[in-house]
Amino acid sequence: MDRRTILRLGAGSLAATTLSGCKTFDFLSNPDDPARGILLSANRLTDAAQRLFQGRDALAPTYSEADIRQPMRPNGSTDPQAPDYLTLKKGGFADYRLTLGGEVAMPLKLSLADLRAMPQQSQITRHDCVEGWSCIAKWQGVRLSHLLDRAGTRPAARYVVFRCFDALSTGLDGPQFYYESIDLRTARHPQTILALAMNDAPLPVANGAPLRLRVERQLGYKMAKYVKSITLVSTLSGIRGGKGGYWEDRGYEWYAGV
Ligand SMILES: Nc1nc2c(c(=O)[nH]1)N[C@H]1C(S)=C(S)[C@@H](COP(=O)(O)O)O[C@H]1N2
Ligand SMILES: [Mo]
Repeated sequence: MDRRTILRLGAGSLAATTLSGCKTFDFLSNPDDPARGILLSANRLTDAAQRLFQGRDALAPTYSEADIRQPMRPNGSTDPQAPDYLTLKKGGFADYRLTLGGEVAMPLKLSLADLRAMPQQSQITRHDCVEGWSCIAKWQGVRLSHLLDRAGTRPAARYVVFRCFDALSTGLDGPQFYYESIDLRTARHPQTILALAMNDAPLPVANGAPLRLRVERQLGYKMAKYVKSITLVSTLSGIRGGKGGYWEDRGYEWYAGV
């Protein structure tokens, strides 16, 4: 049984519920519900199965325009309040610069205009949140592999770390900013893009303006919104909690295959 089968079984048990917009599975938000436990343990099995049988390079399913039946439900941070973000937002992100550095031959500093001038790719894909809902939307942007080719990764580079403008909580050492990481192989996957647009419009603030990551074969939390910088590193230890992401530091799986 894979995750999707389990999700369908879950949906079936909600027979009388009308599912409008993004499919929501309310039983999953209850930590005591057994279905949630099944889903979470199945998640681990699916990761192993996906790696073994499908390979890391398989493509995520894509959909047609007609399949976009709902607005993209915003989740997590939807309106970052960090002063640097608010300043950029006020100026329509004209002063936004994406930096890409670390284990690269040539660090990059790119404006939105620079990114828009690069080859664009668009894909209609399904976003699966660990909370149990999914949405289909169209994403357009630049392949991450294109940026990596430009910068030239050094042999030591193993992971790509995305640091974000938004903090989801405050710790003893200050705001806990969202961050995420993927390995180089996932970073070079043909569907891994930095999205500038959603459903044929500039990325809304709620969905990660001005730039967000799309990692189409993994769960929603991998897809960092409000990307501020990208860093190539040889190890994740020493970065925040050392587990490779805001939610990973709080117990989520680092490899979140769907
Ligand atoms: N910077 C940042 N990225 C984030 C989050 C967040 O809170 N902050 N939430 C994650 C989660 S759990 C999901 S499901 C998706 C939600 O993307 P959406 O708001 O476009 O639906 O963003 C992911 N990326
Ligand atoms: Mo999520």
